[in-house]
Amino acid sequence: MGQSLPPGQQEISAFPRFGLWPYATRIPDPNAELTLTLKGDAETSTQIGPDALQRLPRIDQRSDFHCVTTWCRRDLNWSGFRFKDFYELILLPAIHPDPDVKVVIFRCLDGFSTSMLLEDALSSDTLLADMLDGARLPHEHGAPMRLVAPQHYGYKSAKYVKQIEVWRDDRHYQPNGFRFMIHPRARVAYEERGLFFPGWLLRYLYRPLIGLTIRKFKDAYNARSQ
Ligand SMILES: Nc1nc2c(c(=O)[nH]1)N[C@H]1C(S)=C(S)[C@@H](COP(=O)(O)O)O[C@H]1N2
Ligand SMILES: [Mo]
Repeated sequence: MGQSLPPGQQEISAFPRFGLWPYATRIPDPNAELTLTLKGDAETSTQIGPDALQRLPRIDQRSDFHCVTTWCRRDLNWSGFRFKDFYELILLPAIHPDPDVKVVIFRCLDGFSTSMLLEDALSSDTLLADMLDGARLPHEHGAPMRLVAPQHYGYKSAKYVKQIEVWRDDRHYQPNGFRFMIHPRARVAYEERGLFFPGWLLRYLYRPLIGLTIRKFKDAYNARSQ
């Protein structure tokens, strides 16, 4: 563990509420109970509640969080469940996916969605997190349950997860933003910020938007209807 950050990333001390602008004002019900719908290229589909997750081993993990717009918040202390454990011990026996599934789609209470290669989601540091820094996951950071995929840009770390789908390919995934903004893998180490443009070029497009976006998300959260 050195001090150096991945290419193009810059440390900030805050952990701001953040995302694509249309989602600034889409704020899910803070009292929403955790229910996960599981479906896809599978024998069946089902819904599970919070109790199902409690039989998975709880994992505490310290990791850095990298937004594609270049801000990085270091050393967040997450707690939750490995997606890999969830996949093997809950999802597989519950819906029996086709053996050829390769893509996972996470759909969220605010209408956001993201997709990952199953292979990436099964990495041992990809968590379904319900705690941050020793407390319940704050609502503005995705309670009751969010994904945390530290090796990937933040847009893969879906907040407010409500549905997990496993598919043979990505034909069921519609990018939320412009096509160029969404890389299927979005690995931070390879600077896979988006499609069509090199990562280093997107740094300069995104960086000027950080301050504005933080303010937009903060104002919208403060103005939310209670
Ligand atoms: N449901 C949902 N998940 C989301 C987003 C969002 O707008 N809605 N934004 C993504 C982006 S671009 C980033 S950088 C992180 C920000 O997480 P934070 O708001 O907890 O800092 O959430 C990601 N997951
Ligand atoms: Mo982001």
